[in-house]
Amino acid sequence: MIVVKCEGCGAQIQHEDERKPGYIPLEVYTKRKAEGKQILCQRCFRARHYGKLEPIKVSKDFAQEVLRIVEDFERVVWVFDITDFDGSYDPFLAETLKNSKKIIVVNKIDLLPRAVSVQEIKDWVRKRFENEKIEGIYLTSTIRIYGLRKLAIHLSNFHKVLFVGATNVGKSSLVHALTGADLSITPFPGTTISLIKTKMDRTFIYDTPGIVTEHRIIDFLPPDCQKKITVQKHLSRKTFKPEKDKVLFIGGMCRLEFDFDTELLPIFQIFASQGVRFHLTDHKKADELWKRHYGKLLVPPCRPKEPSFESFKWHEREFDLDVGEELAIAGLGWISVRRGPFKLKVSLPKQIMVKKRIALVNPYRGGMQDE
Ligand SMILES: Nc1nc2c(ncn2[C@@H]2O[C@H](COP(=O)(O)OP(=O)(O)OP(=O)(O)O)[C@@H](O)[C@H]2O)c(=O)[nH]1
Ligand SMILES: [Mg+2]
Repeated sequence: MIVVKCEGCGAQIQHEDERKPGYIPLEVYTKRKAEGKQILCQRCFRARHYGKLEPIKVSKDFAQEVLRIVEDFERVVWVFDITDFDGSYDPFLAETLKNSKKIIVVNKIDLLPRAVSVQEIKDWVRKRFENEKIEGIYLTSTIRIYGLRKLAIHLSNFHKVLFVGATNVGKSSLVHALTGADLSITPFPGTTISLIKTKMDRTFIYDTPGIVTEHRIIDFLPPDCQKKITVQKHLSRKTFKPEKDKVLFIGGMCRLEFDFDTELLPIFQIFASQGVRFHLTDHKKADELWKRHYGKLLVPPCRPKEPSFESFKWHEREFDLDVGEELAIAGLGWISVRRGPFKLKVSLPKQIMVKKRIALVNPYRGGMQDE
């Protein structure tokens, strides 16, 4: 039997169940085929024409699938989103790729402040992979068409290459830029459903479904809110200089409190999507405000019940932070210290990954203006 796949997302075409991947009504399929048109499932068609991605049940966890197929490929390209580097690092995938010949691609670099140099980012990424075997690091932007030619030259040495990474990092955008294949690309995580084979001259490049990490704030939000919270065009940067008795909310899913012994107040900048709302308040008002404005003034979430406050196990974690350090909050953004040291208490849903790291944006060279 010949398996027909959707050319946008790779799902196997079927005509029976609208709620499952690959659905297209039989009459539409027959007509498009007869006219020699591209075969797209209903979900991809609607995503492209109406800008909405319908949530569907995908049963297979693609991280396990990578484990099964990875040995068939000469090289693996592991893709990251620079605006959520730690969130797009999946430990299971890292373990799976431990012995593979791999190339790291850090995408969406157009979203970083202009004052940050490409060399700085590259050095930073190299340090992050200090203990891993890596064949090359490429910084790319599919929007600005940056870094793609060098990557193409490297990949052209191989016959079969696999692109992998967390959802929404830009794998399909990169594969499209390299091969011209008309893949579905949307601002919603979870667009690609199955393996898609494409060709760049003599190299076969395989696009794959993103790994659902389950440790990013966006992993818990419905599609319209995910779109709002992932950085699309512009990374916002806001400066804060809080006093001890203040509480800062980054949306409703992250609450910050501060402690310090110095006379000068700490200063830090927060990098996040423009859709994320901040609110600074007094300690004594914070608890009441949190519950009242969760999902309203405090976004994300975008609605109070999606997901509800009660659906999370809230967890407090403490960090000592100083100049030159950042705290990355997976799927939300990061806090970059400009004046320290100080203690930061972070309250978040238990599953969300928080990581203290060396600064990606040099505090003295990243520009001071809020954007
Ligand atoms: N600013 C910016 N956005 C990008 C870049 N590359 C991709 N995007 C956007 O990121 C979003 C996700 O891109 P996709 O190519 O669908 O990502 P993916 O990794 O294939 O996602 P899944 O199929 O869900 O795993 C889309 O809105 C793209 O337009 C880039 O270099 N810069
Ligand atoms: Mg994709």
